[in-house]
Amino acid sequence: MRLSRYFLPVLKENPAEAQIVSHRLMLRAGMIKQQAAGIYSWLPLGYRVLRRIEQIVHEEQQRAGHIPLLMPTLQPADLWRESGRYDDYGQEMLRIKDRHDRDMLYGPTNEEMITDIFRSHVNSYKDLPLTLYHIQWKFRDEVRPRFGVMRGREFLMKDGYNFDLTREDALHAYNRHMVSYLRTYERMGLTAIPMRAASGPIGGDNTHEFLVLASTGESEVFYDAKVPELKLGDRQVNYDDRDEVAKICAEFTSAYARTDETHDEAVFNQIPEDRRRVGRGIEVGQIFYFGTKYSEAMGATVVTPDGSRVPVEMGSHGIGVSRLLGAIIEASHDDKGIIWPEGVTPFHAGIVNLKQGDVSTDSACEAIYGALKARGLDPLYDDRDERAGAKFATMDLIGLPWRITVGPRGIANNMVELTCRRTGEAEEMSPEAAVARVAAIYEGV
Ligand code: P5A
Repeated sequence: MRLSRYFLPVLKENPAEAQIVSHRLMLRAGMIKQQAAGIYSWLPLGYRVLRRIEQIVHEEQQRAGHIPLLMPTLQPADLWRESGRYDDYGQEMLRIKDRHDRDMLYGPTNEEMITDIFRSHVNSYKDLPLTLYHIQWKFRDEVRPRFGVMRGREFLMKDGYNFDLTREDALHAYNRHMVSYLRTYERMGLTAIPMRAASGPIGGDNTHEFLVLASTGESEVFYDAKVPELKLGDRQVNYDDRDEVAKICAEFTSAYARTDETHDEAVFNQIPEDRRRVGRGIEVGQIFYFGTKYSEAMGATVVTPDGSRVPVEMGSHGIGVSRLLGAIIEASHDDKGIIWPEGVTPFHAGIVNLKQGDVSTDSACEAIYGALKARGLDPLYDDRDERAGAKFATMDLIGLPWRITVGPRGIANNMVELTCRRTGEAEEMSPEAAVARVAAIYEGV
């Protein structure tokens, strides 16, 4: 993409309404625009990151054997009357009437609808196990929408639902989600800690939240210092192997890590004092096992091997896709702007032309731009007629991890500069070497 033809409405001034750094930077970098309290347009740069996050979520869900589908945002109230949640959900639910005066709602979650799909089409244990998921907009009429996309009213969620014959099978699905989430967040450059949590309106007695440590997080968290050091890394996981999956879950959950809802001071105090940590966290996902809560209420049953009929065992699992943009920025920025992890960056590298209109500089930039594209990468070429300082400031603000700077003096010696956004380190090399280096960096990402 050429910046002169892109739509990147960056703001010079700090927006007064933004209380936390991720919200401020998303507005300043021209990623989002507020349209109403807690409701945002995704401008091109923000939309690119959103799509990359979605892509990682899809890949990791499908690696775990989960099947994508798409349910609507609007739902009939009658489904929710069956589960009893239409009255329970209260003011957070946006209720709508259609022209025939039928009660509808904008879905805050999809347990009822997926249970309806299941009961219409699945009849036998032979069709299990089954996990269906989608990435779809949700609406929750939050009392205090704030912090930009972190606590929106309309927000994008990946929500998945498992259907199993037995409790053990359903607990395997729960564990499988936990491990696939760990990998999902790691690919986004995040450390998200699974913490025992409370289940709220979704229900069930077994639930974990995934929290990214950040001083601006909304939840208070208590944990053993060794927990954030755990990494899945490039371990290959066989998601069908129950013992292997359960072992990884045990590894990540046996040390103390809880939110204030489940915190137990006495147990916490058993951790050696120098390892006790109290902090704040951003909830980027939550998994639930709730057994037959919905299947019993809605008559979703399957025939068992001995011919009897039982309600299907279920759980649901959510990732806050749009919230993740805020969480990543909270975890990765400096005073100049965003620092995107390679896994989610909107463009792989920026090209800064220090002297637009200079024949040799322009043609070197064009060659680098073409070579990066030929390698399957997406560069952002700042080809505007602007001062170098302004170009650097924009690149730093929008946070591309790598920048190739091209000027007439360097190019006379066939040299450009490759700069790492995170460390600020810069290295001179030929344009070909810079392209090869950037391509190599993204090979394993
Ligand atoms: C699990 C999937 C559920 O709704 N039903 C389907 C279950 N869980 S949850 O914890 O309530 O939500 C899942 C994740 O969605 C994000 N989230 C939000 N993101 C932005 N703005 C909001 N107002 C908001 N509310 C929830 C969180 O990341 C949460 O973990």
